[in-house]
Amino acid sequence: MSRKKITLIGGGQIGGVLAQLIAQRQLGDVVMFDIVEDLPQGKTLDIAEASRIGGFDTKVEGTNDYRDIAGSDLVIITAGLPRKPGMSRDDLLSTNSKIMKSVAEGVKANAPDTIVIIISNPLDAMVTLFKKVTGFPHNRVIGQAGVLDSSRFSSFIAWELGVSVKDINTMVLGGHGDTMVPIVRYANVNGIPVMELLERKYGDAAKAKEVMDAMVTRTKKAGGEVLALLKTGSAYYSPASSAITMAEAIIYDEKRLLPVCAYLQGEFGVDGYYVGVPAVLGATGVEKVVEFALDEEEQSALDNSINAVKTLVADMERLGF
Ligand code: A3D
Repeated sequence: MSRKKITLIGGGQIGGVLAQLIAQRQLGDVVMFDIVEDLPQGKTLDIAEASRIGGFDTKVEGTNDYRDIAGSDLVIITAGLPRKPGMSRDDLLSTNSKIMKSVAEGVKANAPDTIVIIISNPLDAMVTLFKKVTGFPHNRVIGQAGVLDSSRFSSFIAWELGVSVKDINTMVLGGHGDTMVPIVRYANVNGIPVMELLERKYGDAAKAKEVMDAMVTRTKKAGGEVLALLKTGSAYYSPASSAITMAEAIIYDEKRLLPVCAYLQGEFGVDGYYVGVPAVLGATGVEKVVEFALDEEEQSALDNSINAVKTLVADMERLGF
């Protein structure tokens, strides 16, 4: 089996961690593209020089020339500005739309058959724009947000209950913004509902709800919490790890059911928008969007989040994208 070629567009904080993780896991040969001269070459040389220690033979190379991405099996896009403290993800819309348009043109011209995972914010709009500019089929254009948001939610639950995070299953749906929807009802520890465990811990349903509400709020604001501490940029280790989970699902055809930003054609009552939903990821990208019954409160929270995505996309279109 020949090695996969994985291109990273954007060699900043997330791009750097992605390159290192891909090399260490030998997921494929890495090409890192950035517009800043020498930056991707320097970062990848640094990572490649650890190959003896890491024990990897995969190539890790940097470039400022789109022609070097030809033949990519997977492209992961992080090009774009991150937030600064006090900014919402949507504040990045104008600048990052310009960047994403040029990236989409570069990928379309040089790697027309690739599958694409987008991480740049505001996520739901950037995925929509990339799809619009390239005309790639929906299954090959996917956004990363839900894997990270769910991992954050799972971490908070594990810390609260004092159990391994490996046994926690959660799903966060909707847009990647303040309106995201952590699905509390199905959050479980190896099948046992988290709410039941919280009620047993506190012996009081109201207190259990209060604790869960706090974890839901922290999940929604988790990106901002890290941003406020870092001050100069936003989270990058956990977003990179989340994209690696998606990349592995695609490269190894794992058919994993993960919350990802996927194109909806009637599912969950939405037509023609990219929104965070459960989907099966395999060799062809999004192989299936998986619907499940939401109760009234969940559906109304998801509707609210979908409306936020629609407003964001309309704002982007008003800017001429
Ligand atoms: P940063 O370290 O600034 O890296 C961005 C890189 O993009 C820089 O190296 C730039 O030089 C490069 N770049 C700028 N314009 C172009 C262009 N036209 N073509 C190619 N490269 C370009 O940011 P980061 O890595 O911390 O974050 C990258 C993006 O991910 C930002 O938009 C963040 O907001 C976003 N982000 C998303 C999540 C999600 O979960 C969705 C989480 C965290 C950050």
